[in-house]
Amino acid sequence: MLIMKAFRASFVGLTCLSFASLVALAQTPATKSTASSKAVAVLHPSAGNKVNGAVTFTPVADGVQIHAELAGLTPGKHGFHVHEFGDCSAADASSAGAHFNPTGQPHAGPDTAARHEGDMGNIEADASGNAKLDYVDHQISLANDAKSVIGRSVVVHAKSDDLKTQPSGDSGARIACGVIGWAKSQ
Ligand SMILES: [Cu+2]
Ligand SMILES: [Zn+2]
Repeated sequence: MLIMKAFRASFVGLTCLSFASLVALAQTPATKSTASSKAVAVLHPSAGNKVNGAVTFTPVADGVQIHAELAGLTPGKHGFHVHEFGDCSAADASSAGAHFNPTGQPHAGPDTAARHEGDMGNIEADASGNAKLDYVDHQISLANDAKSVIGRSVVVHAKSDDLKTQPSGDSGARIACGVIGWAKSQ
């Protein structure tokens, strides 16, 4: 009899506990995937190239902080853009489409007001082929709006972007591509 009571008590206890953890689980997604979350694109080389790296997008007061670290580049400047489609499946990354341009502007550099949203300019590699870039972009968004880069892609090019030739800065072949998705918040 005593054993039965103890068993019943622990069974009730367990049931309450699992209900509580279910509630906790159900609430977790609501606190994620907000505009305060950060995004990431992990870049892979297109056919015949060896560029790898990652680009993170973090919301800050006056825009989106972009931090890029790449390796396997030729020394010098390389065009660096957000392209319209989150599809890096083609061997030459042509599946990523054109520069992300939801407002119908001409191609330009990141500091020009009238530009493609995707115009991040250039990333410059050192003599070892490594590149780092840190700047705050004032036009792109991570919110659920027309300027959001979520679900689009980052593309790195073989040549430098001259920031003026239409429609893509004459930056040549696409040597790396990565889809932009939500990252784990820290
Ligand atoms: Cu591009
Ligand atoms: Zn452009």
